[in-house]
Amino acid sequence: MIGLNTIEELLEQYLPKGDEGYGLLSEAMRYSVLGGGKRLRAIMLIESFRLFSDDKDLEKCMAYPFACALECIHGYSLVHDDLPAMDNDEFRRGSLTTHKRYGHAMGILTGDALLNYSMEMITRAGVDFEKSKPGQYCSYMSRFMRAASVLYKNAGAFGMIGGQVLDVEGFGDDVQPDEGMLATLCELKTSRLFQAALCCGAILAGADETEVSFLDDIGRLMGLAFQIRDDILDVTASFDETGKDTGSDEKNNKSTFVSMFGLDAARDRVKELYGEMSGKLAALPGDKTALESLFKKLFMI
Ligand code: GRG
Repeated sequence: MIGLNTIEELLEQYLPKGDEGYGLLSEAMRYSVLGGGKRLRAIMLIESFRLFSDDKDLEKCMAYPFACALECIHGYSLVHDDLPAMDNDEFRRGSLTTHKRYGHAMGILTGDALLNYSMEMITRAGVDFEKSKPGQYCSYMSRFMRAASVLYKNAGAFGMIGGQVLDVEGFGDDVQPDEGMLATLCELKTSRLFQAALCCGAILAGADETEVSFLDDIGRLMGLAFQIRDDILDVTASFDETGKDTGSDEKNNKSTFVSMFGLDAARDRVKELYGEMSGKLAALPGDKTALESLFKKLFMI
């Protein structure tokens, strides 16, 4: 499996240097992205690429910038989610949240800058690719464009941001969400970036439509299981384990799988989803060991 250190080095290399640009923005961008994190989405994107291609040069030119862009999008979503207007959290990854460290305005601007920077990384990678491989550019350009389209659709108004709107605004006045509504919210808010990770890696490596749609479904199941796991950790884990204040769902009066069905049923559902996603993964080509062990580590709880 691609190592955490390699991802950290890539992010270090791709992000602006701390003293570049205006005010403390670059420093705050680095603080928000480089300050820990499991790098699940970057790892999944690169491991999904490796299911379909062993071309290390392509991996470097195409999968790495997408993996870093995805971590920037994820980073911005956490920075904005922690703002007083949303979850109003003080700690993330064991450190002060970005707005607590740099102020509210900088929290908003840092999130904006990270989202924009993700696009800069990908478009610059496309331009660099053209310079380094002029003859091959056209055939790979369509992979770049398709992957970018999948990434921003999943992250956008009809994906993660849409899910966050449902989370913040609810489903309507006095509507208590049922299991289906909760699942929709999680699929948008949490699954979509995992789906983007698996699909972008596969598209960049040249997987066909059927394989991409299979991975899309695995990402959907994975996000659901991940959100339920997060709900479980919110009531069972400590600050030292999660790096953030726990009990926040209850504090914010949020309906979760745990509040709706209880801890045991939530754990059973994670196991069930883990079984489903492992079964689907087994049907794909290539060496699935890395993704299998990642899912096992996350979901055998
Ligand atoms: C503000 C547009 C906008 C979206 C926010 C992702 C999100 C949407 C909110 C985060 C709320 C939350 C804690 C969801 C649970 C699942 C989740 C995304 C947890 C954090 O992801 P990890 O555990 O984080 O992969 P690390 O720190 O390891 O990168």
